[in-house]
Order: sequence, then C-alpha cells, then structure tokens
Amino acid sequence: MGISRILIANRGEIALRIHRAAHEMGIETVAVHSTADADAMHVRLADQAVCIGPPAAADSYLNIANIISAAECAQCDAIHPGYGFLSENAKFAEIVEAHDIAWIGPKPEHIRTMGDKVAAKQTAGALGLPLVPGSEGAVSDYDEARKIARDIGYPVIIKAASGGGGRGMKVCQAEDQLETLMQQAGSEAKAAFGDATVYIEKYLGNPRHIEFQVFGDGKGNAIHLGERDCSLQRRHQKVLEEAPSPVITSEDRHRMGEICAQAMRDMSYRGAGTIEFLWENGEFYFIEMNTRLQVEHPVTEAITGVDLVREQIRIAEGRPLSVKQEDLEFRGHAIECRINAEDPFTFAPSPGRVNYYHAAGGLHVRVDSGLYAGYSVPPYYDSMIAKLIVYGRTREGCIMRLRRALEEMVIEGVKTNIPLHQELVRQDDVLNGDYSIKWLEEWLAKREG
Ligand code: MV4
Repeated sequence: MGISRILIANRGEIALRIHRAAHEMGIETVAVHSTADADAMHVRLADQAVCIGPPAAADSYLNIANIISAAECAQCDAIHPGYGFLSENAKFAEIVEAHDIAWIGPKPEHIRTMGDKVAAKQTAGALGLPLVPGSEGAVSDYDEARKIARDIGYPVIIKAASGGGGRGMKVCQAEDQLETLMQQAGSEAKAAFGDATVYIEKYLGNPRHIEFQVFGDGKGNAIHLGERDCSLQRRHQKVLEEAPSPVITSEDRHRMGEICAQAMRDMSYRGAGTIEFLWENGEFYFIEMNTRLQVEHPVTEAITGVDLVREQIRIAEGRPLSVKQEDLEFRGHAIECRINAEDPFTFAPSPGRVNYYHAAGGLHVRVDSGLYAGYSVPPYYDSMIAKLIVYGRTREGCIMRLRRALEEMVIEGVKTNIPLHQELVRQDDVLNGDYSIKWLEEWLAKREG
C-alpha cells in the first residue's frame, strides 16, 4: 500500500527533513503547527498546513485529538512523528493505526516494551545483547537489593524503570547509602513518571556512549547501519556526534552490529531503532533502545549513503529494506554539531529574531535547519535551531572541514553555541577521539577556570 500524503507531527529541522524525503518520493506533506510556529519553515514548505493549537506543546504537538483530526481533514494516509513529542508514545501509535492511517514507526508493542527500561533490558538479554550486570528486573526489597549490590560490587546505580535520558538515577558508593538512595530514587521516579519502580546496575565509571542504528521490515528481516559515538554530552543533551566511533574496530562493528541486527530479526522489529550501549574497556553493555529516528541520524546517512527517512517511509508502505547487509559499506567519517540558540558560556536559552543567517556550504557539508533571516526562534521549544553535518574521507579531513564550515556559519540576533563548537574541535582530546561521557562537563568546568 503506497503512501500518498504524510502528516508530519513535528516542527523545526526534523519536519523539514521528513518533508524532503517525502517530496523526493513524490509524496505530499501536511504540516501541523502551533500558533507560535505559523511562520516556521516547515509550514511554508509543506503542501498544506493545519494549526493544531496554542504554543505550549501539551496543547499542540502533543495534542493527539487535534493531530488525528488534522490528518482526517487533510486525508493523510500516514503520520511521521519525527523525534521527541509523540514519537515514542505507544498509545498514539495505536490510535493512528486504529484510524487506518499508516504509522511511520515501530510496532506499538515494541515502543511500549522499550519505553519500560526493565522490560527493555529483559528483552535485550533474552535476545542475546550483552547487559550491564545488575538486577534481573525491578527491585523493591532492600535485602534483595543489598544481595545484588554485594554480588556485582559497589559502586552501583539505581535507575527508574520509567526513566531514560538520565532522569531518576542515583549512584550508590557503599551499602550504608543503599536504602536511602533507593527510597529517594523511587519517590523521585514516582513524582516524575508516576511509577516508583527501580532497578540496580553496576555503575560504570568512565564509559563511552555508543549506539547502533538498526532497521527492520517488521517481517523478520533486519540490518544494522553501524554505530555512532555520542559521548560528548552536557546534562544528557548531546552536543557533537560522530560516525564511526573513533574507538570501535571494524571487527567489533561487524560483530556487535550483527548481534543487534539478529536481535531485531528475532523480534520482527519494524522501522528505525537505536540500540544504546555503554562501552568501557573494550566491552559493550546494553542500556536502552530508542524506537524512533534520532537527531543524529545524518552522520549514519553520510557514511552509508542510505536515506533513513526514505527507508522509514518504504517500510511503513510494507516494502522491503532497500539495502542488504552485505551491500552496506561504511565509508569515511562524519561529525554533527548541534547548534542551539543559547549562551555559549551559561547555556541560557536565547530565543528571539534572527536578523541575519548564512549557512555553511561546499563539498560534504550539510545543514539541516528551518532558519531564515527574519525568523523568530520561539521560546517554547527545544533550543536546537540547526545541525551542521560534515563528511570527510578521514576523521582528520572531516575535522578540518568542520572547522572551515563552522567559520562560514553566521547566525545573528540570537546567541548560539557555535563559538563552543569552534573551541571544541580544537581540543587535543577531541582531535584524538580520546573522550568519555564525562569529558565535556569536565572540560566545561575547567574552561570556567
Ligand atoms: C549508566 C551510567 C553508568 N553506569 N549506567 C544516563 C542516561 C541513561 N540513558 C543511562 N545513563 C547512564 N547510565 C551504568 N550502569 C552512566 C550514565 C550516564 C550517561 C550515559 C550516556 C551518556 C551520558 C551520560 C552521562 C551521565 C551518566
């Protein structure tokens, strides 16, 4: 069943990204937008646009009834959720499918399972993915918790089953703090997610964040598209991502990638997925799976040549994967810089009018952004306003080109973190690929002096 009109249930650069893939396939697009986004580029480019509510995301981009109404009124036969907002809402996916609208995303049951971190870990373990040592499921009993912690050894980390993105985690250094920290983690999780369930893992002190991109056709065929290294983060917000990881060998890529792809075949996974690992001392440890397209997907596109959004749409149409594992090649190196409207030192958001905009260009330089001169960055949403993605045959060449591209980017009227990126790509540790998940925050602390 071919798709002829997609409702894009998102905003900003990802809405543009989806529109572009759709139009290249001869598919029409319908944008939805809040009143704050009436002048946004995604609204201008789409074939039609429907206002779905006031600025607050809860009333617009998260308003399921209004989005479904817009899809029905505009006679859309598919919905793409992008990332964030409703992209990992299993209930929304079910509602979309119940309206006979194709859901450009994973099966609702898989979204639900992976959204529960305890169920996700159990599923991953059963599928043969290497896990962080820890409790086999949820832990509520303190005696049981003490036993598990003694078994795996301190320090341990207590995580919320409904958490993710780093929220609701407590590191416990010794047994005398275990009960207190479990109580705290449980009540914080209850307040934040309405679910006090927690589990325990060995705390890894200095790992890298490495994630594998996977795709399934929903019928038992699946592939992996290699890994991305997303270790450079501040407060669980990724700042710069690269593919391939500077520390992963070709042998490890093929071995772990194949384990991931096989896991997806075994569960008949459908659509795009990302399997997240912590990597320490040469070992991979599964932590979570994301059942959506990710912000950093372009670095994978750059080194594989595969259009991941086109692939998502094809799969939603019931077509097979367009590329076989044995035909996939990982070539060269790509780096993405997330450009945010924020103060490069205090990180305070900096919404407002963009007086002047000039995007970098040239060979192997891609800018995904809805910015234009005269656009006002609204204060209601995420501060990411552009992604700069640069490719090179070698990592060194990629970094030299990235420095050049960062020099070319001009955004005036709002503060951006471009100066931060310019400094970052001149640090020896970054040049050497010698960084863990702690590097960026430690560097920022030193930089403040
Ligand atoms: C961990 C960990 C250390 N040990 N689990 C943070 C977000 C969530 N996805 C998992 N997280 C972590 N889990 C164990 N057993 C350290 C982190 C973590 C982290 C992970 C990835 C990227 C950045 C991070 C920053 C702080 C902590």
